Amino acid sequence: MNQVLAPELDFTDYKSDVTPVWCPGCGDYAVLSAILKALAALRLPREDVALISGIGCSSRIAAYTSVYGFHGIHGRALPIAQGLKLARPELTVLCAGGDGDGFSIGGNHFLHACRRNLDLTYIVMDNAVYGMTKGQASPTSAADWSESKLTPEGPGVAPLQPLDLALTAGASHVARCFSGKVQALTQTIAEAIRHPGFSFIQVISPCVTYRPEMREYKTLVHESFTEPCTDRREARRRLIDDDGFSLGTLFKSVEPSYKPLRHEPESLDALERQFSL
Ligand SMILES: Cc1ncc(C[n+]2csc(CCOP(=O)(O)OP(=O)(O)O)c2C)c(N)n1
Ligand code: SF4
Repeated sequence: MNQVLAPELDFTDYKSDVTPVWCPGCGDYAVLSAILKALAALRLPREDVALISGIGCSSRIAAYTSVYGFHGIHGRALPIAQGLKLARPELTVLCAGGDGDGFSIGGNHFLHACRRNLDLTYIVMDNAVYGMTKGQASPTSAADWSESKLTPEGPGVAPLQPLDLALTAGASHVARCFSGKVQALTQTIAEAIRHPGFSFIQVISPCVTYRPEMREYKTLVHESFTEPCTDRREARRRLIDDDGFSLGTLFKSVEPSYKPLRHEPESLDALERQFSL
């Protein structure tokens, strides 16, 4: 995280003048609000922060903040965010998007971003559906979720477990939050930004249009990960009893990050010579 403090700003100063086009009641509004509040609480200068996203309703979030942003390509937010962090390590880099963007088309990148453990914060607004393309099943939809016309009998395969994947692949800060609990979400995002490594936050964020039953999730979530584990195997053991609604920071540990070898070529000629056959 950048160490320079901005003059005190209100969280609304981190908001852009673009009006969100999300459906009324979409959980992503609360996630946006939590990100803005976390940036203000940490007093991060806006010019030192970048928010990278992919494609999807949730990925629109980059346009709604006044920090630097990149509304990228479906499933490729993490490669862009990692490239930026490697090129400009002094920046605070956040990455955000949906479960389709992050675990389906972008699933491969998610695993390898966890392995590299670069100092990034990755926020996935998980609504267990492809909202933008009108309600298809996503990798986190239940096997028997049968509301999509494309999968009238349900996707028929067990959903991915994002926390388990992140832990196994090497993320060094792993948490789950609910969009309906903005204060806890704000605090978790701020902690994730402060954490020196790859932080993954799965945010259960209801899609009220294609998954109206998610409105009731507020009665199902429960604070269970009250103290983060610092032992990866112990954290995985805690997931055995997870019903998918346990909230809190599951795992946190300071671990080495990938460091690319930097050797600057002396000249363009020298660079060309390296590739000549
Ligand atoms: C390469 C590519 N494939 C497919 C699409 C179509 N597409 C746009 S958004 C999306 C899924 C969005 O779902 P998710 O990431 O879960 O975000 P949500 O809209 O639910 O927030 C898909 C398949 C695309 N834009 N680009
Ligand atoms: S379709 Fe769903 S995810 Fe997209 S804006 Fe509407 S409620 Fe949110």
